[in-house]
Amino acid sequence: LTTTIPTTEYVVVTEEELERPYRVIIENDDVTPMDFVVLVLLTIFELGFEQSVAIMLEAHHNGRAHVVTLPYEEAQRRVYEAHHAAREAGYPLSFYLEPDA
Ligand code: NFA
Repeated sequence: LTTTIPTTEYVVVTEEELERPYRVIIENDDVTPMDFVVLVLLTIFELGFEQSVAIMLEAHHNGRAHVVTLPYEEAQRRVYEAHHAAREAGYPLSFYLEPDA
């Protein structure tokens, strides 16, 4: 009989790492309607209308644009919500994170 010692695994994540800011980046595509992109920026990323339009247009013209900078978990949550909304609507709209500086 093998005795299994119950163990608890701990992943140590420093507060500094958790709070480290991440840049949310929006990528252009040829399919997602401009008004849907603006709607996502307004409702999920809680940007103002003019800023949402400006970011949508910047991605449309340059291929990508910086949306917002947030701590990791919050940034990940917003991207998950945005991808969920886009897939549900049948659009390929895509965001990704990159660590800030
Ligand atoms: N390029 C898309 C269009 O012409 C709009 C878009 C902008 C999509 C920014 C994704 C990101 N309908």
